[in-house]
Amino acid sequence: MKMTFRWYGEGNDSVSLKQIKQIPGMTGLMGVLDQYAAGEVWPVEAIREYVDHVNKAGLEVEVIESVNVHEDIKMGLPTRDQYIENYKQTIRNLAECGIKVIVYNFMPVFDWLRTDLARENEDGSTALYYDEEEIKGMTPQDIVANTAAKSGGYKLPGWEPERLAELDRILELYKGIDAEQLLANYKYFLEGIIPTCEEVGVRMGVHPDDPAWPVFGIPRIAHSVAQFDRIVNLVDSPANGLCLCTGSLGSNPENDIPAAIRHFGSMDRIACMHVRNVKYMGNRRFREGAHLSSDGNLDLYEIIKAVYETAPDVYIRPDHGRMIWDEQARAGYGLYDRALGATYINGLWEAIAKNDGQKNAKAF
Ligand SMILES: [Mn+2]
Repeated sequence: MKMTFRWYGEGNDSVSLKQIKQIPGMTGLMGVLDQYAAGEVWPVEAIREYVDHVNKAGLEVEVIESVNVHEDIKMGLPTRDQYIENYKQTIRNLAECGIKVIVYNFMPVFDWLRTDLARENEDGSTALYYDEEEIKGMTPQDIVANTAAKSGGYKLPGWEPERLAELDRILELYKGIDAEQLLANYKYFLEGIIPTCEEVGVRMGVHPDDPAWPVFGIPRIAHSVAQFDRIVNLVDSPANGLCLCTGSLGSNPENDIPAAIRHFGSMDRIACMHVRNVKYMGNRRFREGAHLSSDGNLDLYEIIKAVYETAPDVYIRPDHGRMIWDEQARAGYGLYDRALGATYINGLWEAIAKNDGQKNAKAF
């Protein structure tokens, strides 16, 4: 396991590299360059500058998140070929700068969805929150406006303005696309990029749909073990892997997360992991919790044990935390609760490794 931290770059994040470096056991970042729109080539010079800057702070960058897939690829439009070529060039450029894993998703239109970014918990902390009942009274346009209004001025990943500017047109186009067609378009994309990944030694990690079910009647194809089985078989290569996000996949209580880790871990298809807890509050209603197992419905001990046993070399990061101790930060991405999460995960790992005679502890 390599413990990492998501960071949005200088001027885009309330957390500094120095603070991240001071979290015990932290080896590096899951990095972000969010100035490029989906479909653009990320220039090698800009990636190099970013990686050098992070390295100077004593941290690695071997994982990059959110190399967004252009909607035309997801919709299977004729323009997709150029966007796939651009994506391949971005993969090559990232590999040239030492990137080993790229996290992305294949969710149409919307990335993650919440109805509240700062729902107050009993202890006065706040966390991201979702209630399907609230969604029912909203249009997609409402949810975009609602999320933007509550972002605290931060640009939120998945809610990039250029991605949402054409919302009406794109929603209309998706009316003719069902889950099977979306999966066929996905296969076309993977067949285009995976040979490049194999050539340059990069693994793709697809992030699960968040929440783990379809929304607004738009098809979604990545929110269960059965669906991920289909995805990893679209192109049978270790480069076609998963970013197994426990909180996203775990938003549906029917998904057994430790079992999913064991399943895909033993197939060597987990490229990296996001780890957080969720607390179920009713049907399709949940809040995000502290990482501690007892603060939610996911068993973090079983999750880390499954990682230890089947994917011990995986890159991992604490995912969204609560906002605690009056911190002001991007929703879900404060320093304090994620640092507590990293420390807790490291503690679980140490206990599991020592109890096992430290057979897999070298990865730690
Ligand atoms: Mn995640």
